[in-house]
Amino acid sequence: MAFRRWVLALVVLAGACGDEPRRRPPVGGDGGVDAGAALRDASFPDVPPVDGGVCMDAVDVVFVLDVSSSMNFVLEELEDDVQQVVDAATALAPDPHFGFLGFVDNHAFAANGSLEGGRVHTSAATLQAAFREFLSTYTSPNRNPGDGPSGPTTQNPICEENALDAIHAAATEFPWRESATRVIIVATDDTFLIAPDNYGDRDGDGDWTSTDFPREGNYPARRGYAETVTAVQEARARVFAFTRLTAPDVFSRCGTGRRLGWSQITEGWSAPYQGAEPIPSATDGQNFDLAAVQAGRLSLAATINEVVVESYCQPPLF
Ligand SMILES: [Ca+2]
Ligand SMILES: [Ca+2]
Ligand SMILES: [Ca+2]
Repeated sequence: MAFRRWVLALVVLAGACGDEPRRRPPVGGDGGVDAGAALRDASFPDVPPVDGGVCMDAVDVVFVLDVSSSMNFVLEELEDDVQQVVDAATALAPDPHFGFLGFVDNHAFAANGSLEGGRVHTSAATLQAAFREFLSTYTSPNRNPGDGPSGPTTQNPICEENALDAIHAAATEFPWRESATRVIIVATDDTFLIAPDNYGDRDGDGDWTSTDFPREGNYPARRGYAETVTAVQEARARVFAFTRLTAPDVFSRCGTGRRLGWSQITEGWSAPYQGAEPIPSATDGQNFDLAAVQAGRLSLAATINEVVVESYCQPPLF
């Protein structure tokens, strides 16, 4: 991504500077190359300094987190460390906005934020409260967030989780600000299904009414793959994901059946989904190793801070 940004900066400088007054030079990680200075000093003396149009983007970050029972460590780590994420975003631009959607086989926005009917969080405190609330209300009793706090428990009859509908909702239902750098952070340890499959139909026989364990329920996949990628692109957002790069060993696996093979859990994240480019790379984002997070080798907060800084004022390339 860094190389493409460097090239982009050159193209912008050499071409239509007047059309892009708000773009700024690459941020960090680019070896300190000051393409703007080189061009200004040498062959393009009339090119206005790129710093003359200072990027004034706000920062909007939405967490789209799998809150099924294997994912408590992500919610707990973010509860501990999200203040660092808020502080780093605030250092980039004042008044960052955050959102949080939790998903299992359906999803819901945390609605305890301070703006926009609760969907927008402006402090770590309300995010921490939301992570804690989702842990106790949805993760522990295996309840689907879209069913609300009094929905049925002991749901989730197959391992795949509905990230796709949640990402689509983040892209289309979060109140993104017009001039904001937009980042979606996903964490999940499995892949997803696409419409018209049903997450509540454990054996894929078209019926979702069996009540013996693992209990069935009606949890249709509502979105397709291409339309979800398109929704993120149209929102001008990037997806950065934390997912498993390999299947877990047999002792660490989801305890129910599954629709797709264990080798397919990378699909859509670090591997193509039915031949289509994975969501993070299709949205100019990146995928990271969730197992490294779980093992304590990769910090969620530090990684999120890096990708937000790297994204800031850099229009996504897609
Ligand atoms: Ca799960
Ligand atoms: Ca599931
Ligand atoms: Ca069935």
